[in-house]
Amino acid sequence: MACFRAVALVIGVAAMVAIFVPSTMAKDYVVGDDNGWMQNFDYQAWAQGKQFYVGDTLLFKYPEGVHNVRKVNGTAFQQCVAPADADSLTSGNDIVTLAKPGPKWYICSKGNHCAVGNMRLRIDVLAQVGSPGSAPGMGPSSAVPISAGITRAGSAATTAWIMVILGFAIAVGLY
Ligand SMILES: [Cu+2]
Repeated sequence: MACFRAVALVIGVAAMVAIFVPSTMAKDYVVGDDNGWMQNFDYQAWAQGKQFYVGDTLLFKYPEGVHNVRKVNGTAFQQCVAPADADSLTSGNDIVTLAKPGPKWYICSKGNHCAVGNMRLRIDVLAQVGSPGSAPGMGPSSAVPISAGITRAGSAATTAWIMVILGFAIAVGLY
């Protein structure tokens, strides 16, 4: 009896975990991976093949004071000159949340780190999967239509709840 109850509790707990862990999660990218945010690194090559979605985050890592991160427009990106009012991040552990879809440009405005050191990153942020703004023809793992995602998450949650109810029913019913 005690063994059945233990099993039922395990099922119940596992089911609750399944309910509360989201099926899709935003990704957190460390820009440049282990290289961080530095000169003479090819950030376009780093970004290539990655799909950035609204809700994902970028982490720019560098020694504080050595570099910075300025969010600029396409013109400033090309010219490597950040307007005075461009967002400036300087902590060395700068997290940028990708809030809107579209192209995003980031440069380091210290010295000639951008123009000579190539410290610049351009990415295209995609709308959440399934919305009209997202591009077709993406990889099968990331391009699941949002309706399919909801259905899948919904049925998983339903299954999980049934398991919770069954689990506790068994636990209670046996005593
Ligand atoms: Cu720099």
